[in-house]
Amino acid sequence: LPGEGVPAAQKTSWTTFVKSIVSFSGDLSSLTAPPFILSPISLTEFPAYWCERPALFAAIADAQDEKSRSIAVLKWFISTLKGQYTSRNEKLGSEKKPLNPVLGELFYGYWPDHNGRGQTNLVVEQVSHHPPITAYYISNPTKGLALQGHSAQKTSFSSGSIVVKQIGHAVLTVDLPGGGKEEFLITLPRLRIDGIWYGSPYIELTGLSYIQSSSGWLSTIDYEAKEGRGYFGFSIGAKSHFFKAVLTPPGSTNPAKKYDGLWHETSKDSDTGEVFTDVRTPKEEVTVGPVEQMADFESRKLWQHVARGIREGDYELASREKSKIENEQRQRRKDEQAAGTRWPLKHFEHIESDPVYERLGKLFNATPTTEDTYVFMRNRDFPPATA
Ligand code: HCR
Repeated sequence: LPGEGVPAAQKTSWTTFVKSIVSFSGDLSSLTAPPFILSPISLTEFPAYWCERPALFAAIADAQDEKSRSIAVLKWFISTLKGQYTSRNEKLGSEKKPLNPVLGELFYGYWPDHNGRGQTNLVVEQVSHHPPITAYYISNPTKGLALQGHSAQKTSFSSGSIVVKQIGHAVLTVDLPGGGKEEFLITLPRLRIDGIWYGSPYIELTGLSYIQSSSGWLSTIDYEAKEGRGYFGFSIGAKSHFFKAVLTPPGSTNPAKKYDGLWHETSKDSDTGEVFTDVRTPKEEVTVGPVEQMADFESRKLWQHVARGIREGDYELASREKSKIENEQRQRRKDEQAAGTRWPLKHFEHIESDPVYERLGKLFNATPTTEDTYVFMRNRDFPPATA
């Protein structure tokens, strides 16, 4: 039933919120939402979803040739989707509105070495507040792997759903054993947030996304493909979280490999039936140091009282603490304006046009044809010391 997932006392504010989204396009994070839909987690924590299966990430470096590396990258990518897009439903009951990071907010973490896979490190920085943009750098120095990306969203409303266009892309760099490197340009799918009327939002992926290797191999992932064709060619309904992917060799549109299945459960090689991805096994959450040892701008320290308020249902505490952070931010911006200075980013620098996007985007007609990016400039020390 409409409004079924909304607590009785918040039904009016949910209706007001939904009405405001219907007539809204732009940055959803700035809209005030009723408490039941608030998440105590900041968007700066989201890039950790890229590496919750560190062994699959490390396996990319062990692949022996260009084709196998593209397969390994596709396998790792598909295996991240469940964490990226369904974990709030699993952990918090439905998709929720994450905390809107402040400019310069930081999130650090790592996945320890295990069975020779090497340690994987995560650095996240909120590089813009208006519009919200999050930059991330995930590296496994032992394996010679680095993923650099940034993430922003444009939202609109269409037939009862919020449509989220993901702005930004990621570039995975693999150091090759004989010297040199291979790069993979990863584009991101569109999201549809369904279940809004019911007060229990969840994500469905739509459209296509691509992984273009500098070797020429291209993975095209189709999130709207129907599972099959029935009698008279009528399509058999689209299953939730279903995808089809094809891998094509350099300069060809003939698939060398085809995969299909459910990205939140299992998928298979479409020709042999062999298992391709299986994410029903537990994932590994990122290791984060104790809050007491964090700097003031580290996400879990910055939001600790707001998060406690949300978790414990003390929304007055949450909103009081949130206002403190927002007022402090407003004052900082005013002071910077008066002094003619800008907030110095700690780890990233903005560039107008990403050379990797320009080069690899041409190989599969990426739209838009140019994209800016944030380049990772300065690292930090990770405990235990990185290899
Ligand atoms: C759209 C979204 C904020 C952005 C979140 C992103 C796109 C961030 C990058 C991650 O890699 C993947 C990811 C997953 C999330 O599904 C997506 C969020 C879903 C909701 C949230 C809106 C700003 C909040 C909308 C409020 C709703 C729930 C009523």
